[in-house]
Amino acid sequence: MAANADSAICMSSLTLRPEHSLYSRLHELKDFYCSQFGHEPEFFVRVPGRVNIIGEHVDYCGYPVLPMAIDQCILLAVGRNEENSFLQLRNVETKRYENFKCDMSALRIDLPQNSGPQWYNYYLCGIKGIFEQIQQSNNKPLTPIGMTVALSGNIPPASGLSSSSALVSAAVLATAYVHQSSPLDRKQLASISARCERYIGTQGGGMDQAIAYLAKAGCAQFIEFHPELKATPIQLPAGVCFIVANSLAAKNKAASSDFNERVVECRLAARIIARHMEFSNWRGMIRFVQLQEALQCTLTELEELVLKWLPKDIYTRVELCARDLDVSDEEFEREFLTVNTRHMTQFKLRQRALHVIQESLRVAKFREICEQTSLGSPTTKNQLQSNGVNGKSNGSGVNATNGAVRDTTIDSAKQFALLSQLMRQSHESLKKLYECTHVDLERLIALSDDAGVGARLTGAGWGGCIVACCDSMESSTKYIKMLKENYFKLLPSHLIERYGINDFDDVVFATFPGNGAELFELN
Ligand code: ADP
Ligand code: NG1
Ligand code: MG
Repeated sequence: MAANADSAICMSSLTLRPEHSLYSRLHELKDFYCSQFGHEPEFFVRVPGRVNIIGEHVDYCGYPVLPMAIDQCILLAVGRNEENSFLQLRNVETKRYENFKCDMSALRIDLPQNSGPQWYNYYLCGIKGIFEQIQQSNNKPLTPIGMTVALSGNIPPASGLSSSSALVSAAVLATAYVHQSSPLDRKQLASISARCERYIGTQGGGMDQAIAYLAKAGCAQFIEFHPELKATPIQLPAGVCFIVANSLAAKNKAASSDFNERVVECRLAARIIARHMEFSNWRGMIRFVQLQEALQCTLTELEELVLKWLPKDIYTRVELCARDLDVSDEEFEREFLTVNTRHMTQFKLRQRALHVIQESLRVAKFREICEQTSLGSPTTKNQLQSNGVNGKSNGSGVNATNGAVRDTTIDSAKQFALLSQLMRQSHESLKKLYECTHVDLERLIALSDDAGVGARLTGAGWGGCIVACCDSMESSTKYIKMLKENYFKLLPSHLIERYGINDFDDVVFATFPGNGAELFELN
């Protein structure tokens, strides 16, 4: 893999001090590994989860997003076994995640029809992705090397903070390190991880894997996918602090067809407009970004075309085949539908397309507003902690910001108000046009509205987390306290027992941008 020095992941040496944020988790993981496999791990992998600040359900249409890495992460302890090609996987949560063993030269990703995939299948996706890549570039079969792996994860699963992609990306990184000597290029690993997570069944766009590798402490990343993967650091305005709150309505994206249904609807919408515009290659277009490029038009002009060519509230499969796309039902199924969306007979095309285009306009606006003024740095973790807020550090131990104090000029107030408004508008669109919210998550949004805090669902939705934007440490503290009182402390008793132990600090917290994936040895 070709790489330049600063885009490559290199093995580093870590001396763990007790004050390191990962100290106890890494020690526990190492002890667990030793007890399971009877020898010490050779190296460790850390891959963070993410919170997407704005730009939801647009990545698979080719449009930019604005996520940042969070403190919560997947950690792997890994050892290799040159004598055999067995993969042995153990999870520190032994009661929840069963042990797994298989021969790496006979990988099989078995997906159940009526429930979510087993956890180890996400890992197998990563191995398959790297094996295919290495075989393709070497143009010869690869000899798999046996691996023993122990995993510890604290990203809330199925909650929109990208636990799945952190797991897949960690598997990709560990497998790549064991099987190849050339440098590990971050962008290439991100693309491989995005591609191979689709083996789990979801047709994601690549945001989660991109931020997992390309995140930088202290800033969000403006991630573009077209014409190629590119990440531009965005400094968030002074004082602005992002709070994550988990509705606790879990949603495994691979266990239902909801996510893929939206992907399918977007592809159909793009294809129909391409056909109306009479492009010679309209049959090859499935992403809005391709369409916009061919049209050489603005997003606003594209929005007008959506209104013109997609007037109906609902399109049926029969009319799409016979009239809008001129294809047989078999072709329709083959070209547009996935295994879990074959049943679809009705499609909401205008609504989904309008969300994607308007959300992309909001992402561009959000970036523009962030870049308008440079008044200092965001609220720091230390400031929040000294105020009693559970601020999470980035996992690499690097201080996320440089400690400047919030600017209180009128400019920053206006800037903050505009950003909050964009986040709120994003949520409204996800609720009304994209229909991917959840009744419990709506209660968090309503409480945020009452408190005058701009919030939106983050990740794919249908449950999971919200991300909210506060303008100071004081308002973050107040907001978190309010959510604890009015949402978390009113949960059913079994949930209070489970999450209330730590005063709900794991389910509602301030978050600060951390670094992307790391490989390290422990001294
Ligand atoms: P998310 O929004 O968190 O990415 P997904 O539905 O895409 O949600 O993926 C969630 C799935 O990822 C879980 O159901 C589980 O199979 C897997 N997963 C996440 N975290 C862990 C973990 N710590 N250990 C094992 N599997 C995990
Ligand atoms: P989550 O909710 O983390 O699984 C999914 C997709 C993203 C993106 C968002 C919605 C995958 C792996 N992730 O994220 O690509 O489309 O939803 O913005 O499919
Ligand atoms: Mg996921």
